[in-house]
Amino acid sequence: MGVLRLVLGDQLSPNIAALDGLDPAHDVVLMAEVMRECTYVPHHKQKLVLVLSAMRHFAAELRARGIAVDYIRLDDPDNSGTLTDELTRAIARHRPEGIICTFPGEWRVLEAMRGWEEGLGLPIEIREDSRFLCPLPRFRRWAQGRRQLRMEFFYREMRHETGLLMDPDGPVGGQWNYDAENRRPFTSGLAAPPPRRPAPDAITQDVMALVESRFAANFGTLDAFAWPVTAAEAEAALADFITHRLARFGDHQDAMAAGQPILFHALVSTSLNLGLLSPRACCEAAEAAYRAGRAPLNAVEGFIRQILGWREYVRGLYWLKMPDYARLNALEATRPLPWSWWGGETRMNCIRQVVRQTRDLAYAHHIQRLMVTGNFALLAGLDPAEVNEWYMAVYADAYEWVELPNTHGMALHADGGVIASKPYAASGAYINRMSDYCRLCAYDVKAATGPDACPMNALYWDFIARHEHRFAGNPRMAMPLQTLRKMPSEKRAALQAQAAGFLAGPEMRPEA
Ligand code: FAD
Ligand code: DLZ
Ligand code: SF4
Repeated sequence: MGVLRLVLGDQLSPNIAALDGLDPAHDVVLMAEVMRECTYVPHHKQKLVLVLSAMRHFAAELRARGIAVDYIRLDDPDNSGTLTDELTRAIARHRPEGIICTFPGEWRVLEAMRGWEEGLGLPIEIREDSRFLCPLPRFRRWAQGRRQLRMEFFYREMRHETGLLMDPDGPVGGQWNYDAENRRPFTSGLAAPPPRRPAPDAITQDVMALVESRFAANFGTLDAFAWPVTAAEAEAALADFITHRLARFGDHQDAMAAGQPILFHALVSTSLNLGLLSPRACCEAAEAAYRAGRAPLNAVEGFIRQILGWREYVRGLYWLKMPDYARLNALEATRPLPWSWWGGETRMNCIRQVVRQTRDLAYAHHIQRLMVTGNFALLAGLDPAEVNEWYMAVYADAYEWVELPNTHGMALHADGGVIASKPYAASGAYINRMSDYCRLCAYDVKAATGPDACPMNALYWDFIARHEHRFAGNPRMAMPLQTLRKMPSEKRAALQAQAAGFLAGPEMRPEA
């Protein structure tokens, strides 16, 4: 035969580099469902169903185009359980001249790939993943020699290079960034049209049964499973967002509302990360809506910035900084995850809301991830390794290249400021301004000490006090440090005692 072309579970794009130049008469595509990928973190049930069902749909689409696909199912009795061993078995079956694969999304998989040539005794070609708007060598060039790697400057270069949302004389509207118009506080009555989401078809239902039988103990429920598993479904979901939610995406990007997990967000990350949608197509659809007068600039620029800016930037950073990045723990945080994060009882309504919707949907939007669970983890000093594993496990869109910089860097400041020039630390007042969670909470957001005081308040001041010396030279931390220093010592001691009491209390029980 010709060449064996490996396609991984998050490489489900017809234009994936490994398929370039495929000779249908001689080449075979290998796709394998393996236990190692299904268990390297305890994935949410919906994430497992999503990836395996999308893989099966993609294999069927390739076959319909006349391409030979050797597809190994998880319940195949001879399944060896790892990608390396499935490659070994496939080589014995097909006797290929060589193997072609695409650069993966995680360091641990790249390490395995790099060992294949020697281990399998065949030439291996690892091709650049061309689905991103910024190739990795381009990102490295941008980063070289810079003291600070700020997203905003990277984003401007990407706007220039791609021409997205650009006029001949500069950025559309004259401004690069409309973030200041994207932070409207929560207003009562805020309601978004419910997204149109695809119902599970027969293939997905089969996978659901498989996952329920093999991964019964994993976190999450399948009842509300409605993720796109094909490119056609993903395109329909994008069109639904552009038509019904994009126009208000900007204004309410940072808002959170009980019972409204999605609000005006796009729900495209799972499709983008699997390869069912392209980042350029998402950005172009949003720009077209702006140019047709169907969405305002703050919404469209905000959406494009997330994809062209943040998404490309975190990927570049991940590959620039790994593998040492994952081991950083600049704030020396060591506390285990509380049981409430796996569904255990908590009186904190913000945590309860976010964990419940995560259990039911495998989804939380950015501010919920950053400013509710992320902020709590930062303030309480939760161990970054445990927090990273949780985010990797519970969200349907989680792959290390995107999860790690966001969690480790942006939320936990464990990288000491590579991504964010200051920690995203906030007291209960922020959550109260941006959501209706506090109104329905057993704790009092206005109180910082006492049995019913909002834990975020004392934890916030305890965090600032714990890291007072580290942040002393950071101008962006000057305000809270000044407030702390002016604080009467009895008040400071009371806040620290309140935080210590909470951290030693029942809410922080480690096991689920
Ligand atoms: P929208 O809010 O509608 O945004 C549109 C798209 O922009 C997203 O689909 C996504 O592709 C991109 N985007 C937005 N923000 C970011 C960002 N900070 N980094 C990268 N891309 C971004 N995103 C993931 O795809 N996988 C993850 O594992 C992941 N983990 C995260 C962990 C933490 C602690 C935080 C704070 C953020 C994380 N994000 C992750 C980023 C962001 O929260 C999700 O991309 C977003 O919530 C997905 O929902 P959406 O498609 O409705 O996004
Ligand atoms: C996430 C995932 C899961 C759950 N299962 C598989 C699988 O069985 N086979 C496969 O090829 N890929 C799977 N994936 C996606 C991989 O984990 C992903 O390709 C790597 O993490 C690199 O991003
Ligand atoms: Fe969360 Fe505090 Fe608000 Fe309760 S009062 S929802 S704990 S921020």
